[in-house]
Amino acid sequence: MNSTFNKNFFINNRKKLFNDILPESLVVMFSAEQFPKNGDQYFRYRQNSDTFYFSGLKQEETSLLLFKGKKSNNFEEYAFILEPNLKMLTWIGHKYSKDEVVDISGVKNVEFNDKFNYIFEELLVKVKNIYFSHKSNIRGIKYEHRIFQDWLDSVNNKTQSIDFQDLDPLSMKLRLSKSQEEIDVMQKAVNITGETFQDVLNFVSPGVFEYQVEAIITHGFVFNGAQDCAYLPIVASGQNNNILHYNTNRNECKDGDLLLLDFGAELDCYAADITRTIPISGKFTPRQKEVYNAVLDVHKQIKQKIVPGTSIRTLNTECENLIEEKLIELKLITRFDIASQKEDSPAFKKYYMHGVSNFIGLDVHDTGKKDTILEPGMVLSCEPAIYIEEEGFGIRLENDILVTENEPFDLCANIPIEADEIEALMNG
Ligand SMILES: [Mn+2]
Repeated sequence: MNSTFNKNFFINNRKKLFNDILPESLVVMFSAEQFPKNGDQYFRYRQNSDTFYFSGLKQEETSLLLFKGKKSNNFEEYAFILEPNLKMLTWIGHKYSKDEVVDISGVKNVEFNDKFNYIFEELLVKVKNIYFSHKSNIRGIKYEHRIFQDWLDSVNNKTQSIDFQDLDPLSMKLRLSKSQEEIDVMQKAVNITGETFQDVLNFVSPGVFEYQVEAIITHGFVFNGAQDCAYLPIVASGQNNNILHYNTNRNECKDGDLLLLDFGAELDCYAADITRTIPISGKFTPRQKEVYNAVLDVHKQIKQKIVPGTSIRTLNTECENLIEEKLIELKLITRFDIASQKEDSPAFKKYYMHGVSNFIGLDVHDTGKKDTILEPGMVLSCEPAIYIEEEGFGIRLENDILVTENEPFDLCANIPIEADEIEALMNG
């Protein structure tokens, strides 16, 4: 359960949060729900990203209360955890002791969960604001959180004179800018993913199945110490290249087709997010290579533009312009198509229909918005693509890029991406 982070990292994150909240406030954070799989089984547990960021605690049914008084140096911090019992020890194993929670998080007041309501109500009378997640940070899927909902229902009656504040914009601001410790962990997650890619290159040949490649990926990640995949790996051969979030991974890899792999290890809750597209036979056809090099050229150009002051929205437009030119060169669209296109359905969209970048961090699609102005310390994907359904293949190439004051730093710089390099490694 231990992480490579020192407790000072989490103490510092809470300090920054305390600076950003109003006086006379209480911050309430819950851990992620355990998602039932079937019967008495759960899916593998993964902590809520904010709760991890502010405490380092990875255990289920953990909550935090952070109190800020009238004076800016008046803080109280509480962590609430499961009370271990003999049955739990026999069936599930070790759970945090109070001392361990202090060691991991630096939170000094640690109580078992039965004390939560008592301490919460004691602090409630001293505050004017409660901060909690309004789920505005969550991209996509929002889910019912039982403990959170029960809490919210119960506080609605007690808090007539208290303002509800959204914690999400504050955690987004902090989480967007990565510290050196976070960058180190992300680099390790990328390195594990890169090593695993070498295993994939050695394994892939006509006749293997997508799920076998998935097995190589999972093996590489877990074997090298990652806790999980950051997201379900996309192992998409042939026409499946063109399904953006394909992860059924059941088909046979056929001679002459391409295999698109979008995969990333999760290390200490931090994600890598990498895409490579490789020839199943070990050799690209001339047409595949032509399209591959077009995407790679755009990839290299956009990467250089991931610098302070720009935004994902600007990068998207720049990428669309580059892709448009490539599509003309590849004879997929004409200048006439562009001249006669409707504003809401540009011609390039048939072959390239997603953005070029998203923030990466604790969430694989991390907090941050299209108009967020880039600053040093932010990590983003660079993932241009061209999908050609009528030719039965698509190509996406994705690296993870750190914004710095100078040149963008490519965390994936050591992972093979040149077409010739990929072919040489597959035939080595
Ligand atoms: Mn990806």
